[in-house]
Amino acid sequence: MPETFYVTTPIYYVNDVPHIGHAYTTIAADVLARFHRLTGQDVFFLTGLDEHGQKVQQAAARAGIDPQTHCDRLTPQFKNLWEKLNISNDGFIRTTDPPHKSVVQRCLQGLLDKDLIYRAEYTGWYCTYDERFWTEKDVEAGLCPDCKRPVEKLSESNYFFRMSQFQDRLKAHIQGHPNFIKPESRRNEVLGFLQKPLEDLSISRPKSRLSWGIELPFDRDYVTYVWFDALVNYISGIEFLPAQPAFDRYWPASLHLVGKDILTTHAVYWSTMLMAMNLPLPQTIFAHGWWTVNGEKMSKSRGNVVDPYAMVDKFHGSDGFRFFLLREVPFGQDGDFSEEGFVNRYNAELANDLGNLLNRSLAMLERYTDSLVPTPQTTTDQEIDRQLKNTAEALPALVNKHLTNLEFNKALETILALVQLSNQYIDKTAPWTLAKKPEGTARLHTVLFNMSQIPGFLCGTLYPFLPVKAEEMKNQIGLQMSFSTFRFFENLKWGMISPGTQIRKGDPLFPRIDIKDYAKETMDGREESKVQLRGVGKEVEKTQASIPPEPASGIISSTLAQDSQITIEDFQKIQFRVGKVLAAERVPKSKKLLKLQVDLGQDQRQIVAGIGKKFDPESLIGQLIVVVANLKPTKLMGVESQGMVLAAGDKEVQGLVTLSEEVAVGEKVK
Ligand code: ME8
Repeated sequence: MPETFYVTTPIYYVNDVPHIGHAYTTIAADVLARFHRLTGQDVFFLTGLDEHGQKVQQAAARAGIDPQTHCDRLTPQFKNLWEKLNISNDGFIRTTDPPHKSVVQRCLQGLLDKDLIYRAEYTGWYCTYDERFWTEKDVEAGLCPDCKRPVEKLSESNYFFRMSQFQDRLKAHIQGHPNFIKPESRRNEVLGFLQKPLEDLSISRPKSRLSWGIELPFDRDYVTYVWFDALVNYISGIEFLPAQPAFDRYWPASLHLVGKDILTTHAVYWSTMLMAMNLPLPQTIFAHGWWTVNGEKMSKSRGNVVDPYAMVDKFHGSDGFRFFLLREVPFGQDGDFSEEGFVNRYNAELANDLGNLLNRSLAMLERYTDSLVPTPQTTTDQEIDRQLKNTAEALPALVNKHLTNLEFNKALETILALVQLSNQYIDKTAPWTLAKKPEGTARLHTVLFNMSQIPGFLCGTLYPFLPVKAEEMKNQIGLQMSFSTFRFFENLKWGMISPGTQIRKGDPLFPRIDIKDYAKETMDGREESKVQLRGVGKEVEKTQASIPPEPASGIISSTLAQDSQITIEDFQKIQFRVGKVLAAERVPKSKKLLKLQVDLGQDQRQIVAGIGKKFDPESLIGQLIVVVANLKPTKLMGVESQGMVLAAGDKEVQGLVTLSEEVAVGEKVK
């Protein structure tokens, strides 16, 4: 029986459409799944959706539909994206799948029967708005630490899992299994967390407060806490999604891939749940880092959420995007995404180095040997030949080592090092010179044969990362095989492209992205507001932007007027200050206007802003914004407004001007 490899991603909340962060984890899991299949392992790759709980219930309420309809509507957004990104998951779980619900209820009943779940009264500070409890130390001046609204003392009866009983066992497990939590720094973080006494975990929510969840099998007035429900997907998914129940075949999981945001729930909640159920723990939980965008936290209100669909459409398919995400940042560390960074790396490494190598290798085979791989006299005449052969032959083991350690960027670096060496090989052996004289033919054939081996190694090792381009590469070099039966160690051999193989040079695999076209497209197209927004601070200083009076909307458009220049003195009359939104609500009977309470340091202002079509008031609370502080107060729909909020967009608001750093409220902006 082949060894098994069971890899999972988090199941994503269906409260919104998928973005680059979701794509990142899923692509990483896909690369591993594809790689392990190549090595002949029996792989199960599970991803899916977390459909219960407050976030989803609220999103459905905002959309004005029931939660199940909301989930059904959003699910294709994820499924289609995974298809578009060539994700080869074996299972797709939704926590509203009835068999999953049964497994969750079975787990709960089992724990209750063992007296590992009990009912108790809990008293704490409750924030009605956020629908959550806070402890004494969280609450300052009677306000919710999150939304700053007043909290109230509330007593609630709930069911608790005796998580505290497993603290010592969990600590010992982590200490005894160095690969259990990775990277090392995250492992230390969890051990640090376990220094404090572990509390029991509330695993229920009264239906009176939250109804969207799996009913407790032993109390119909409660639903299951969303995390208890969600974590169980890792075992329910292998019970009911494969053709036959495959729990024994795949459990314990080889790898749970998660973002660093949800490490504690996995390392602590899930591990103790498994211990309580007498099940073995997964071999590894790996917490990767966080993507920001152009140096900023990604958020809907900032308008900087990277849409993976758009990336694929804009930049020649999914492979470039898959490559970039895993090449740019060591897995485990945080990274910053920018389209400029993407274009630069794509052009340098894929279009130039790799694309050119393939292109010129195939062009020379076409020209000098009629598109047939020639028969070499010897393949390692010279030191330079031996170096190329040795480097290529060493590649599979190195890629295996790096991917086993989840060092995607190092695996790609090693592959790209072979690309560079091959380009140098061509430059130094100069086949075009050899082709000019008859006595050069023998050497030419050796050189061309050696060159033709490289695309074989490249497509075999790149396939997990670039499944589409690897397939094209394979076809162009004439390699007769299917990646479904190709074996990484057995088939990646020098000589795998044998003499006489017919090559079929096709279109360039990685067309260059012309930076000029790209910049033009960006400025002309829908990206316009983002680009302006990014540069807004600089532009204001540099070009002395005019500020068209728009008191009716209460916002300032970022459009820079061409014809109405002002002097620096004019500009200095305007006081821009950093403000923090303390509260926000809609102005009655207006779709557009929001009434904001803004903290400006020395004073608090009420500002009416025409941003209500773009933003829900709740999403603005706590945001740092830029305000024109010395604008004469005015009334908008009868509500006093004492300033203006800077936002981008002309007729429609596209995004708010925010700050990339935590800056003190009241700070001047100039
Ligand atoms: O937490 N950078 O779902 P979720 C990198 N349903 N990765 C990111 C990211 C970013 N900026 N943003 C999101 C949940 N991710 C729960 C999980 S599992 C039993 C339940 C990725 O939709 C990353 O993998 O909030 C992160 O852990 C996950 O999306 C959170 O997705």
